[in-house]
Amino acid sequence: MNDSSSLKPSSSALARRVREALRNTPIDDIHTHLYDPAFGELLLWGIDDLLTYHYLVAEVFRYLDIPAATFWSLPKVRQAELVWEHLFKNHSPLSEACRGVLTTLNALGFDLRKRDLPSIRKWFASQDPNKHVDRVLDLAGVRTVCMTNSPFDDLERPVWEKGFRRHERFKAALRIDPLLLDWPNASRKLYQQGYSVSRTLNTRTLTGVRQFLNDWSNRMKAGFLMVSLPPNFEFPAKTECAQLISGAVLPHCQETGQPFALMPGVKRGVNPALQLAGDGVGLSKLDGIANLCAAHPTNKFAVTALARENQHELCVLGRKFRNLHIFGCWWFLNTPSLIHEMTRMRIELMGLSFTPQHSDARVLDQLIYKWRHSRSAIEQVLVEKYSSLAEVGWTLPHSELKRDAATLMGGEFNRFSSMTLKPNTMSP
Ligand code: RAT
Ligand code: ZN
Repeated sequence: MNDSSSLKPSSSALARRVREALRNTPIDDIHTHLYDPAFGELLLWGIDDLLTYHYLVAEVFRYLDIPAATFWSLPKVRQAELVWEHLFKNHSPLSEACRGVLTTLNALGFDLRKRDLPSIRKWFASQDPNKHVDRVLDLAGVRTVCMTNSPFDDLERPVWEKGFRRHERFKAALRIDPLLLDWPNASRKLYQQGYSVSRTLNTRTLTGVRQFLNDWSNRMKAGFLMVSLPPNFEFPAKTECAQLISGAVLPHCQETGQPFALMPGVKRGVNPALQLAGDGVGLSKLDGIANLCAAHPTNKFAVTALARENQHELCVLGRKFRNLHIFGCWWFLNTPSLIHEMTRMRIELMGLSFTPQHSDARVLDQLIYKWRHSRSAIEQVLVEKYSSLAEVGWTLPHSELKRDAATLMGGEFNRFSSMTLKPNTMSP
């Protein structure tokens, strides 16, 4: 009979082992808004970008007594100073986005007791951006980041068209919101790029759209396609969005094996004056996702929903469809208490067959705090769950802790992405 200490490791010893396993597991971050350094200024980094992150801009507007247009007319350094003054100096920086800046600065070695913005600026200004990229990725424990790449972005597109040497730690995902959500404009843009499409979604046009998806997937070496969706997304439907999905996106993804990532629940422009900071959240009807998974068993769908109230239903869907991969605590859900709640629920309902988090970082340095904070919430859940296994005698050797950590930190998404689904294995 085993002695009881090996059956029931003290939770602090277990916590140490879990922390170590998670910290030593390189992360594949499956959704960010970062750019390969070859994109130059599109890759945001440094203190002024950290302070003008749209999550913080939304918060500073709660105190600012100036019109939004006045704020936007200021140079970035001045906007950053206003954020620093109101959110860090006039009030304690307790929100998740504020705390994130401090976690990041602390990890980079700043003495925060000084609260000295000019010297922080000076330090960033003296960094070599290329070396800084590797330093940040390493400090964050991130092996690769997946970008969000849009052929509809006029700053980004020419860089792809010209071609560049890829940084091996930056992967691509083809983002197609304008294609699916604004077909009148998208059709014009595709036509201007030489694709044989018209405003009407007939066979010729859908073939042209598939050609567009094919060309851009190849050019970017995109691992998957992505779209964010409003809460009222429906499928099947007579909408142009649904027709484009069934007539072009799904056949394309089936042919290439790329997953299609759907992110329902965003209400764009709830307060348009706040620009990027002005989007909101709504409860989604997930029937459209269920219908997609059921009707297209050989297509792979990766889904993250923005509303907290959608999370349970989404987990239940995950239990029904193996062609559905659930990922991330997205945007307003990326706070420690909600990561904890969602990760716990997902583990209880799906074991380890999901990806608990992506960073959504828009500023390189944010990788540090987004992953430190998320890792610690995930660690707490794992300790609780492994402890309950230990109570009935199921203990895990280090190799199994490492295996589970790798699964959660990108491994499961990689497995899902490379899986080939055979027809009829799930249909009734
Ligand atoms: O989290 C964010 O930064 C949002 O602004 C969005 O970009 C969202 O993550 C998205 O991908 O649409
Ligand atoms: Zn995003």
